[in-house]
Amino acid sequence: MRFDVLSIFPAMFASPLDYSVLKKARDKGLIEIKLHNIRDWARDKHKMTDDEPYGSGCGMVMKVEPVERALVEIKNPDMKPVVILMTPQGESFRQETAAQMAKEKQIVLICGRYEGVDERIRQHLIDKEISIGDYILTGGELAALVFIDAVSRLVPGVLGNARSIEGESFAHGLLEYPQYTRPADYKGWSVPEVLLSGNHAQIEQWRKMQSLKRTYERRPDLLKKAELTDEEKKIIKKIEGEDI
Ligand code: JCE
Repeated sequence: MRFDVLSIFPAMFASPLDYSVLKKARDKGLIEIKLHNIRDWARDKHKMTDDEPYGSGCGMVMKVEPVERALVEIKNPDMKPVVILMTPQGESFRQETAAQMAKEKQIVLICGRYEGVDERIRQHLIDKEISIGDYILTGGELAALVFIDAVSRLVPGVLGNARSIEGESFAHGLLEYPQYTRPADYKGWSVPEVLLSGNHAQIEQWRKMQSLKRTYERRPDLLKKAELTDEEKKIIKKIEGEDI
């Protein structure tokens, strides 16, 4: 899978992509990330990538021509590329979107700066607009990094074991249960007895209970959407009884 990133600050991407899982995935050739400077496609003598808004107003707007020329050069029609604009006005980025995107061959991410981009970029050059959350960033670069991270780890082979994906919060719609590691006691802060018992059926039951409790307390919205078994529904009833 290949990511192409269009930004006026491509150097912002270097270190987050150079560690751990993403670094290994790139070294193995499972993912390829190409960073491009939009300025390379600017033709005037000042290499302008932004300009004042028509009709006046504060701030600057990203110009359409350099982005269009970049896309013509970068998009590989054989890979059926998906072009995405990072913007607070886009569709909310969720785990399902990440899973869908992990099936693509080429994704081109456009990162704006300033007050945003010329509307014609939206109208004519992109397939999708994505927002990573309801807050305003200074530009699209950090949003693109979040996108690349979340999508890459779902590309087959990037994470060592498939189980570490399956067990995750958003995969089954519940928050994760608490985890502990050695020592069993630290300054009197102890690990729940059940986890040291070696009784795997009981441990499973405890984890399920913790998972449901946590989701009930912190993310009741997730609980409404989760597909629960009859047993899980019973546990929820019990938690509701204990609550308040
Ligand atoms: C961006 C800006 C709109 C004023 C280009 C912000 C994405 N989830 C997200 N939050 N923020 C962004 C994002 C992405 C690209 C750009 N800005 C700043 N946007 C109104 C300022 C410029």
